[in-house]
Amino acid sequence: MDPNCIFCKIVKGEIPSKKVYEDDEMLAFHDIHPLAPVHFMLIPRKHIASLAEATPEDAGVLGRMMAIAGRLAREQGSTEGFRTIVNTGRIGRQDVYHLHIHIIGGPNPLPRMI
Ligand code: DGP
Repeated sequence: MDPNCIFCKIVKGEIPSKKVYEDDEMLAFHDIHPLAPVHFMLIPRKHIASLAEATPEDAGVLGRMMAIAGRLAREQGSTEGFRTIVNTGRIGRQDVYHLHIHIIGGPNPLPRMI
């Protein structure tokens, strides 16, 4: 845990969030500034600052996050697909330095980003 990290505070319940899912190693909650009808973040409870700081020790939880993303997206209404985005570092336009997967979707096709 990083005492100055906003997502660690969400993990600890010090900052409220609209939760989508949680278990003993991850948490999913709605983005405060949604870009689409479905937009939530999936984060590890462990403070990993970014994908650039992830180590082989983190492979298990990161794999499990990817493996549950589809189920959570469907449950939130993204029945025909979604985008996953992991902004990393300054060049990757990361604002919050606690690794997170944006899951973005909804009923209609999204504008093409890449
Ligand atoms: P990124 O640029 O990938 O680091 O995106 C960080 C996202 O986190 C951004 O879309 C807004 C969201 N966010 C920032 N602060 C909070 C918060 O306190 N609560 C929630 N739910 N989302 C937040």
